[in-house]
Amino acid sequence: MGLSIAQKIISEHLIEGEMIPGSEIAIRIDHTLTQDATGTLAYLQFEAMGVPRVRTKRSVSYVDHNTLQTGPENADDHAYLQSVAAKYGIYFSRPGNGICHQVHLERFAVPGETLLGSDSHTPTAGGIGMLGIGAGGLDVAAAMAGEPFYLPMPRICLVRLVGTLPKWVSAKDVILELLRILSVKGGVGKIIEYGGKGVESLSVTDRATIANMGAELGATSSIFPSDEITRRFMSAQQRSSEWREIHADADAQYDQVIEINLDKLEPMIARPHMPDNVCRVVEVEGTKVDQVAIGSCTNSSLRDLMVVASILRGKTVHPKVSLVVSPGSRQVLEMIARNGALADLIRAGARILECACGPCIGMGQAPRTNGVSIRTFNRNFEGRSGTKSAQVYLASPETAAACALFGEITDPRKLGDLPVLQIPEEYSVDDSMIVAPSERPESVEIVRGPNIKPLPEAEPLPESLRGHILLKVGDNITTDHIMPAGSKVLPLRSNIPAISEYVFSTIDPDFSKRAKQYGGGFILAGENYGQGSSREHAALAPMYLGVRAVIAKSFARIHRQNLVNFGILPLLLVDATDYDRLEQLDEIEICDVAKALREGNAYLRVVSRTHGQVINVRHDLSRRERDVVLAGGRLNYIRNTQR
Ligand code: MIC
Ligand code: SF4
Repeated sequence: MGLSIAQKIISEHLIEGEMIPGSEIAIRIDHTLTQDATGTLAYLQFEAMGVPRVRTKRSVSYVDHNTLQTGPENADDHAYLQSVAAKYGIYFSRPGNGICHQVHLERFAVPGETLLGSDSHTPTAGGIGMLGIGAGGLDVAAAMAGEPFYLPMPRICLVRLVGTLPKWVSAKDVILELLRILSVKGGVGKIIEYGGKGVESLSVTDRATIANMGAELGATSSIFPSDEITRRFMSAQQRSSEWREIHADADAQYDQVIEINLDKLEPMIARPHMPDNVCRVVEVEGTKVDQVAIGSCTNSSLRDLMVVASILRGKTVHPKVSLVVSPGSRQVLEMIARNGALADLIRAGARILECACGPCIGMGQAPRTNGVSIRTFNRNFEGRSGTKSAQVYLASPETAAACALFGEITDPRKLGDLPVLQIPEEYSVDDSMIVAPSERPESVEIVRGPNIKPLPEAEPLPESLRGHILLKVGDNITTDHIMPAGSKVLPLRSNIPAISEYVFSTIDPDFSKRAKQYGGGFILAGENYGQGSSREHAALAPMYLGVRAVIAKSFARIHRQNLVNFGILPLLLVDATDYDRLEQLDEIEICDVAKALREGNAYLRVVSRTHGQVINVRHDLSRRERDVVLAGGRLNYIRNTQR
């Protein structure tokens, strides 16, 4: 039987297990990436593993999230990251050099290889035919230490693209359409693989836009073929020697096939407050707009910024709209500066921000109260922009530029003739802001600022768990709900005791106080608990507050793994309707839980001490994961197995 692209890459990297969907496999990791908001923890964990030098082919540490620097904390973290990188053999991409996924695509990604990143949008590298997977920092640290990455073998979903995109419709509209079809949980447990003739009309950065937002489907990864277009992109980046052709076999089998006819696609938009709340732009036309934000790892390539600049050339943004632009990388910024597109943006009234995540993660540019913000980003979760009442929409650069001009949601097809773009044959290549690791690592001193606190230690799992349901939440709770980001909280990423004060603060400001008062307890949740960001703080900070299990209808992949990594038991309701039989503050007991994990029993009984009822739950942990939870987390587990 023929293989798909993802199956080929997995089989070339398979260390343990069989490629049977759902069963645990272990794969070798070639590249890792970290960013500064997750990187400090990842490297603290890496240091705790006692490995002298990274064992990957290439590891890169990016600084792109915490660049607002409203106090010393971020800069302290950056200094720590730079010193760790120098000592342990990691490339360090300096602040201002760009967003990790964009820079990795430009300068490092290699078709056919594997990339594990402590950021959920790591699958962006799928645009070049690399298998990129997002994970918690601890998994990335383990990969740097030479450990394989464990995951359930994903099912493969082929998205066959036919036709070509009409005028004013672009890559973002393709992925928004897929989100409309599949929803934010439609990709869980799957790799989304793209094929069909339509792929040939998409550039590498278009493909990266689509692969990037596969994270919003909950997919494990997304991947495109590596073809002549890929070769040309890599050659323009002076990296043609790293190119390799990869296609799916003609007789490859897929678990699911979806066809999207590009000819029929229209400009699409995701309405507040979920990336799958998608409709056609025409359906919301006329809505007044206060802010337009162009950038993020989804849509900040040279092509995207040039499209926006050419739409705005010779015009002025609407007087009621604040237009902010954050280029994806220094390469993009330098090139638009040289070709005049930056001048067009400035003349049109754009506020130019640095090459970083910026407003995407609430680091500045929070919209006004009840403000409508149209963003080319990938997430519009409530409050993520920094303004709880803001109405954030997600759209293509073309649609965003049209909105900026007209001051209301506008279908870009109203703009008339499509601008003709001159994308150069050669990109401007300058890696001077990427610092190579030290050749004398023994002489490098690690710099630790006062905000970098030691990692909290987890205890092995007790025989039984007893406590209160500290919080009951509904479906699709994001890690932004569990552990908010933004300019106030992000500087605390290296300080778990301090950041734990903010756990669930946007849902229930008293959560952390209550957790402490009850000495820990449980969370009860609906479907797809923990979707979104890979931040392991969403597991580590609850662990610090004494949360020992989460009972849910289903979990998102990365967060489930992070829970296991920090010794929190992810439990599934056997009968989803039992969700209604448990309430916040009920006192429950999960009996003989450690024995059940040791003996491999998947089913457990939750006894409600408040109502006397018994509810059946189960876990879907592999043998290894059971041992990790029993040990009180992966760090303890690694230490135990090293002894
Ligand atoms: C995000 O887009 O939510 C982030 C910020 O990039 C996160 C990582 C983090 O929380 O630091 C992600 O996507 O994993
Ligand atoms: Fe940065 Fe936003 Fe991309 Fe996350 S989604 S990596 S915050 S640009």
